Amino acid sequence: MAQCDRMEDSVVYADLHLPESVAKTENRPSPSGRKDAASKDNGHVTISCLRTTVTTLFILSFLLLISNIVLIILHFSQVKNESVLQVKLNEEKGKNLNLTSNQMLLQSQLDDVKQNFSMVNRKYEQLAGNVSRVRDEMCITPDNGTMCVFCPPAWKFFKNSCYLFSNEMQNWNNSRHRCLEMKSDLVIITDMDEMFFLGKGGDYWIGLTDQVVENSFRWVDGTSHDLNKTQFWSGGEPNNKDDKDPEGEDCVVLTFKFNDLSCSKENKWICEKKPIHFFT
Ligand SMILES: [Ca+2]
Ligand SMILES: [Ca+2]
Repeated sequence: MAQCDRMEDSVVYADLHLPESVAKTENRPSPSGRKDAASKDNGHVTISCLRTTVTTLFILSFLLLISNIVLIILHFSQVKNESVLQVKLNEEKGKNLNLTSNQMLLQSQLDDVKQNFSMVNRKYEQLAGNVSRVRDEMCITPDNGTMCVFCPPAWKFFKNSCYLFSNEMQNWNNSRHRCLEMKSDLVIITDMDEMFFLGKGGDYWIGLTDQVVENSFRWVDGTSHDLNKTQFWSGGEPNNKDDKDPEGEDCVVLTFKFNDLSCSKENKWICEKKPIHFFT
């Protein structure tokens, strides 16, 4: 380049337009061969410098082009990566929304389960209380465990028997038949406690009759009733007296105590059967 600088100085100096007198002075007789040789040298240097400059500019332009291409590739690559990341971010946001929705649904279901569990637990406690009360009332404790008794619904338990008070009215035979249909029979009263428990007013047929032999009262299981036990009978009973029935009075009702009536009369009745026993 220093050479190209010197060449430029030479070119400028050669292009000067000096006055003719001066030019003549300058063109004083001198060896003409030296001047032509210098001009030729300056021309070669100029072309060489131009080639160098063009080549340098070309290389710089090429490098600049490559740099731009690389920058463009990097830019698009970055844009592509950002786009992929944005898609993944949107997918994660969608998944997060689904998870939030599922979490809310599960929380709601969990609350329902807790509420149901609480309700079931309350019912269990009520049932446990009922079972405990029934055990206290109906279970005895023999040596080999706790034995309980059970009467069907509507039947009342007293002293190892179940009793059913009817709501309808029938004659004595039909009343007994109704008890037999329920695998029971008309009640047999064997002691005063039982009579006082059952005698609550109103006439109820019981399983005592003298239809076979007058004045020989027998229970429905065939056992006899001792008429000397007068404490069971109302005053003046049994009197076998019914003006409308020539058969007299051969069937017994319990009011508060015993009384014989015509078997064809319709009254309510009391059935009796043994309870179910079970061990716990
Ligand atoms: Ca009689
Ligand atoms: Ca009577």
